[in-house]
Amino acid sequence: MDVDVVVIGAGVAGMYAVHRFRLDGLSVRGFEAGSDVGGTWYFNRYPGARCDVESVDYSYSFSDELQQEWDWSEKYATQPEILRYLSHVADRFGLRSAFTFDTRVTAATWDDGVWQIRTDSGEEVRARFCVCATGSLSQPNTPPIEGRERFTGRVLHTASWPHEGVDFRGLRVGVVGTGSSGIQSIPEIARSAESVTVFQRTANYSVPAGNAPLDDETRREQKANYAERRRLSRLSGGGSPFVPHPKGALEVDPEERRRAYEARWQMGGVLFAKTFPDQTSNLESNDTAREFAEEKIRALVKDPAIADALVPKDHPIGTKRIVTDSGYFETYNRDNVELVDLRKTPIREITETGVETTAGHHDIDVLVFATGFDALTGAVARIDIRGRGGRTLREHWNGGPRTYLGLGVDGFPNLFLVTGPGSPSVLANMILGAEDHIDWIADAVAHLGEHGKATIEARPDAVDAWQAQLSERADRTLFPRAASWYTGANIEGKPRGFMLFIGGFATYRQICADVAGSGYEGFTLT
Ligand code: N01
Repeated sequence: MDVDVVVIGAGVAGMYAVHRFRLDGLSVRGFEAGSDVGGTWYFNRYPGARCDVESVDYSYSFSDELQQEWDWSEKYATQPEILRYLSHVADRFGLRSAFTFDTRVTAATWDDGVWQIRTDSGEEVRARFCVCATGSLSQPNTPPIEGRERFTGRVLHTASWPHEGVDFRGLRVGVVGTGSSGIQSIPEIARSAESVTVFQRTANYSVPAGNAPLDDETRREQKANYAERRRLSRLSGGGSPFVPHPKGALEVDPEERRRAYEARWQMGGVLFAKTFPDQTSNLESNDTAREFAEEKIRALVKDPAIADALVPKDHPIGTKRIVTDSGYFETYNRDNVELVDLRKTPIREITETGVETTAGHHDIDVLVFATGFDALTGAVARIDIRGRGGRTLREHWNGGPRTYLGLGVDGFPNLFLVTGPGSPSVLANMILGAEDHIDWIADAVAHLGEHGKATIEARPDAVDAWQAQLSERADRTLFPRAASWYTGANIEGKPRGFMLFIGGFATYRQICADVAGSGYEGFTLT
């Protein structure tokens, strides 16, 4: 055996995994495809990239010294600031030495009680445990649009942005995609480009981020109250210390409802989607939020026809990840920005010089794909993972991902997933979620040692029951009605199904704690 644990990925989760396993006296090797730590925040360097969870919450909680010493400059941190923070954490806890960078894990094979890990540099490592800290939104998706390879201009993807940045001055830019990445980058690109043509397939809901600089007083207050803030976050539905209105949207009169929506809108950020507790479970309640947001969009965009094209019509508000923006809708009031509604005039093909839709040709110098990710399963699926009897994870998940608690997979002993399918994952604070998962895994590994056991493996019946619970909980909400990446709908041929645990962060933590407390019910320990 070479090491106790191999960790795949040096993002938020992989970094904490190295720290925690080392604290527990385990030997760890980590592999990372990028040249440094940071994961998501290493790769997604597009202009305007910013977190949509407050900095004070989107930060590690495992070290109070770290919490107290780090100063966030803004309410919502930019990508460069988050990357600086993660780099600081790597320095402070000596994490880089565990990782081999610029190296992808290509295969992991369970071989007689050992995980045999292979990398694209030809290295082989044997480990007792394999932890996939591979990220939920880390496998970029570039749609196979006819003619893409013929385009002679520059092609960029928001999720693999050049480190040196891009100078758009004097250039005609085409952006495909209006999810979070598109909506954050379009206003920034429009500021310097000669022109921006936005190719929108589906209009999206977006709320002003409400970003602001943090002053010393606010920072002092946040730091003084960190313990309580973390406690409330861990008791909440989404992993940050906010609670919805105590009543349902239809239980209050129209004025109170409007005041509540306006207050959340002014506060800014994703919490607008959770103003009322029944907003994403009751269509009538959802309609009240939808109508409010629609009014806002129409008020921000001068041309009523463009405003109409920007109003989403195909999904209840909040059932696709709600976007937070800084001046997105207003960007369409600029003379150098054009919206192409692909529902009315679909793309025919990409040509040598631009994009041809059914309405005509758009000349373009730079084509930006803001087309998202093969979410939740894409990063693990690209690794050739083989469990008991040589069965591949790809085969095993042919009909969609199947896990127990989002942590274990039957037939794949000692393999752990982190913040992936079957867990609250992207529906909650990803940093606290990653810390919880790693702590749970580390405790399970310690439990094995204390009880003279070597392996832990999810039982098939526990996986079945967990999957049933995921669907049952999702079906009580409006989420399955949206063709979102939560359901695999954004990738052609991907099995459809709501992949996440939607019962809330606190409920999920309690379930995981109860499983551990019961001696790992639903897992076989040998
Ligand atoms: O990706 P997306 P993203 N032709 O999948 C369009 C997180 N994130 O990178 O809706 C034309 O949301 C697609 O259209 P449609 C956050 O959780 C967070 O923007 O499929 N268009 C859609 O408009 C987020 O949800 C932050 O019809 C095509 C867009 O591309 C998640 O990452 C910032 C197309 C993809 O949107 C993913 O966001 C950034 C085609 N063939 C990301 N194929 C913050 O923290 C796809 N599209 C703020």
